[in-house]
Amino acid sequence: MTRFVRAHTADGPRVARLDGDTVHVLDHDDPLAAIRGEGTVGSSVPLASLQLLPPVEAPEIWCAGVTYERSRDARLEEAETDARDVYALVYDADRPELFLKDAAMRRTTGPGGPISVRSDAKWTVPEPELGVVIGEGGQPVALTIGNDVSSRDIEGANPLYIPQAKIFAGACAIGPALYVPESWDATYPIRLRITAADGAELFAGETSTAKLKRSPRELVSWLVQDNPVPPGSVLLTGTGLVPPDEYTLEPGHVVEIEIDEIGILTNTVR
Ligand code: DO4
Ligand code: MG
Repeated sequence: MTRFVRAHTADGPRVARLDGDTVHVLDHDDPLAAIRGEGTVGSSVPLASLQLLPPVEAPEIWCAGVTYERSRDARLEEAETDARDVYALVYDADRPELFLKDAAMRRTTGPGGPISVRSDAKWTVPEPELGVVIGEGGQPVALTIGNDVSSRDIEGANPLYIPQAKIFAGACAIGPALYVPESWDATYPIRLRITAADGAELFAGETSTAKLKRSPRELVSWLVQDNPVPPGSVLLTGTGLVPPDEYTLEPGHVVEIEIDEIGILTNTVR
């Protein structure tokens, strides 16, 4: 199993190959080069001794939406306008919903970093999603975990407000690792756990990427069609887990998203 993380070191940020609880720190900070097998190991240290960074400084982060039945149903429930049909239509259409979530990591944090809620939103949720890292030539090269933090009341008020529901400071997290899959047809369980500042469990759920309506590779091919997505960008493939309607993210809540092959992405609402 080939997995890479990025971490602070005395020489600056470095890519490191994960090997159980040990990491082999490479002599560069280029995750795409590491995936191609480039670089030599400078040192090997315990994973726990490192402060992890986002696994890639993604020039762009894109999201697919309404790719699971559960997401389609949640959008239909939250929609307050007659435009609710757009969600059912896009779930069944050939062309997927794709939107830009971030550029230059301005709104995105890594493992252990803070996520946020908008000050004008009343109902905000984490969206645990499988992320695909895009390499040269628009090809998928690795997987990661993403959190597409979203304001459901703003999204539900009008689909034209989706950019505001989705794009704000602290609205995204990626990490903890990049996983290079042996087969792009493999599917993965995704677990979400939310706890309060005192450790009390507020929500726990599980889904599987087997329930994705479109494969990650199909979503990437739609994204890069006539669109010069820079290498190192990430596409989040949509959420299949939605907390109950009474739940909203609040400062102090801790969000853990787990995919066995990749690790656990943990972030706290600031
Ligand atoms: O249509 C709204 C976006 C839905 C979304 O982000 C998701 O399904 O993950
Ligand atoms: Mg989403």
